[in-house]
Amino acid sequence: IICSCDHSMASAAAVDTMPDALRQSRYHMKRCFARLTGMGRRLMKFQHIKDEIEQTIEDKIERSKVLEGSLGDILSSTQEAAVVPPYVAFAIRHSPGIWDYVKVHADSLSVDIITSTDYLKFKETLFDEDWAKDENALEIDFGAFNVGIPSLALPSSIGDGLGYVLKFMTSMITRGSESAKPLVEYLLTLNHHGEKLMINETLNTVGKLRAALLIADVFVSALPKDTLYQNFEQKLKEWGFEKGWGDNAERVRQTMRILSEMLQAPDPTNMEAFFSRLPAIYKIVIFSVHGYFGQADVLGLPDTGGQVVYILDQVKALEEELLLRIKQQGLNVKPQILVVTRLIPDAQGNKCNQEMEPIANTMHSHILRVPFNTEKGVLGPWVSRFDIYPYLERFSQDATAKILELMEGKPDLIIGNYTDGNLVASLVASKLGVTLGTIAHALEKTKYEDSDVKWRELDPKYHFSCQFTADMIAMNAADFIITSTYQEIAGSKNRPGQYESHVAFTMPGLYRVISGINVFDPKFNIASPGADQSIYFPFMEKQKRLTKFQPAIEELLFSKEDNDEHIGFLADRKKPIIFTMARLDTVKNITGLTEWYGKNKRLRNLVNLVIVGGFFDPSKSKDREEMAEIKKMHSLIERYQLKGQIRWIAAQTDRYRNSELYRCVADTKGAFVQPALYEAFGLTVIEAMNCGLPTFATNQGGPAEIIVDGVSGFHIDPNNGDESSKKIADFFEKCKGDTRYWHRMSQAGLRRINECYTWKIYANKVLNMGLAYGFWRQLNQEQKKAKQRYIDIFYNLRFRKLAKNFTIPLEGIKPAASTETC
Ligand code: UDP
Ligand code: LCN
Repeated sequence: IICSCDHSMASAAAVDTMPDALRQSRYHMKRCFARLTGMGRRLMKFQHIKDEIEQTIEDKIERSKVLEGSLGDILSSTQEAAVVPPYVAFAIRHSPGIWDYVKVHADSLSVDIITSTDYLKFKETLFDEDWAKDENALEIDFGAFNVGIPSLALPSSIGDGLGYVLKFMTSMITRGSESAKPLVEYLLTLNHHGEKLMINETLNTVGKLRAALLIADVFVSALPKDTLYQNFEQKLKEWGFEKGWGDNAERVRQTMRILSEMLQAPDPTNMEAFFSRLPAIYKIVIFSVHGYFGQADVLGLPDTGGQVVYILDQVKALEEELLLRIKQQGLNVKPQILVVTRLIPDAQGNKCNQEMEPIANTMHSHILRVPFNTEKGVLGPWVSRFDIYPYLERFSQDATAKILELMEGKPDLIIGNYTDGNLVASLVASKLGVTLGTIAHALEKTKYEDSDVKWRELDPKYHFSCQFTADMIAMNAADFIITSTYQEIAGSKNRPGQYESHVAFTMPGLYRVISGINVFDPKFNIASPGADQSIYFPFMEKQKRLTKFQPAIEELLFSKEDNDEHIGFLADRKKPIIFTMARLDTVKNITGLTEWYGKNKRLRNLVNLVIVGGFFDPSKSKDREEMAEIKKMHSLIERYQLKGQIRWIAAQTDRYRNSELYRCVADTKGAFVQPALYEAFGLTVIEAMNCGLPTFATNQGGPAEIIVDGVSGFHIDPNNGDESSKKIADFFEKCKGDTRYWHRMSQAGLRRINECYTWKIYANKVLNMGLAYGFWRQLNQEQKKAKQRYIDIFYNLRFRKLAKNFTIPLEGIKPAASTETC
């Protein structure tokens, strides 16, 4: 069952055909390669290579002959090529997670399969030749520690880590009569504040446990199903059983039967059922460090968007699921969830300067804010997520002390979110020896082209040297990784995944990563978020509509005068509205949508455009990208004379009012448009769909999976504005002719949400992960320990130094006493 698959074998077959294919088109290929190398050293992306080939082989028929067959397949799978005359080295991605590297000699057309290391060296030559030649350049190889850890084989299995871990564990406990011993030992460790759960030392061998389960099964089966656990607790205790099996006779019998069957003939279904019933997780810590993490007046502020919504909704869903499970386990335990974030003394009128805040709609969950302490005092202002690294080590120490105090001991599960939260979570989890799950719906590496090889150029602005180092530390330290979609891990047919981009990459002068992460690692899981359905409900549920917001929304959309909250106006209010809402980051491409709209007369005639995002005075922004986008918005409105057809509304912070805004847009028979250049998941997409608003969303990233194109919404290509705006215009034209079409799309969107994107599904999956991986890490203790030592070295010798290179702004430092507590 242990599969340490050699994926290169499968892919090499395709590359093997390359010499023949080149030979067959020798004349044209020699010309193409001469052209590629003739322009000197460079890094080329697929589109550039294609353009060059098209320009070299002018004759269409000849060109298609050359590009048909295996050569065409290989070229179309090429992600990039490093041209170092007389060689061109290709990075070929056959399917998600499966790569080959080859170098072709431009004169002889000889083909050599090369290692990823050699390919990276080729690439480095383009940016830092001395480094590429340095025999002692630092190479990072996390893969060296994966020996003996099972890995998946098929790209289609990626993301179903839990399913496979359950299978691997099943096979491990089937290997002989005592192979289930680790499970017994694990059960013996379960306790709540020192009080034993499930079994005690009486049942310290597999044999004793099996025998006791048989006796107990006969006894419990004879009881009326609804007999309360307390009524037969004493009898079970005599045989070595403790609390946690169930709240009544029926539940106890089921749990015991599942375990008996597992010990007799293990199978993954029983394994999952058993782990999902284990009383092992009650105290959860979630780290979400940067931004303004608050429950009101923070959304839309720089760096503060979906992640805050995601974490708060996640907490609510996890607490609900924990309470349900605790009840079913027959325990009287209070769960506790702490979201640990940064305390910002200079909070902009929100509560981010308060130490503790109960989380709304929960009973046992709180936000704990810990300030960024420095040697000179506490940091007062907000800092960008890109500049946060110098503060994290001290933050994790301060946070640990506070958590241990508040939880009166260690948490059972630690979850990190985003680079900073994950790094802190990995430091704390390693220190406390707690199971670690990480989340990074938006790894920055893929957002900026060539951000790795160009790190030196980008570092002053983005500090990617710190960020990518922190990301690799966290993803390797994690026991399991929660992702929102498949594409986040392993991308799509043509685009590598966010995690996949960390498999092999190089930052010349810093280090070369020859194995950063393995996307076939069974730690990867997909658990997609939902939207809070008590807030985002369909527009046609009239009795639930939040009518109190409607006058304000009417003003927000349709009043004629500009003010601090909105500019522009809608001259013809009978037209449907196309609506978008996002932070004004470049990647969100709100300016792109404005331009598409500006250019497309047909669309402008059919609909109005309403945008929520940022604010109007660039000098008021503290965020570099936001400032540039604000200026661009103004110039586009001017250039395309959009006044009368566009309403630009400043960032909105009230989720309830926003939900009603989506519904009011649905009332106009409009649509939501999410035009991002890349979107990791895209909460606005599911919020809009939950409200019954037909949705057009980017085909780059998560929304491509959320929406089935043409069925539950539409995909649009952010890199092809004309095509996208035509698709939107076609939709509204069709709706004009057939109003039922709009309703059909609205309903189909809602169906898709309810089948796949709810918080209930999410919470169930994540708790099961915490439980199963908690045991899995015990089974792989040795490898885990070795890897952790390597991580520690990497952290100490690289990350710390990089983070120390930052200057801590002194003007922001305040004496510790100035923070507020409540
Ligand atoms: N949002 C908001 N006001 C704004 C912009 C965004 O309330 O002005 C909310 C939006 O409703 C969604 C979240 O912020 O809940 C954005 O999440 P998404 O996943 O779309 O993008 P992110 O900001 O995380 O990149
Ligand atoms: C971060 C992002 O970039 C979004 O795509 C996600 O929807 C959000 O986090 C919540 O997961």
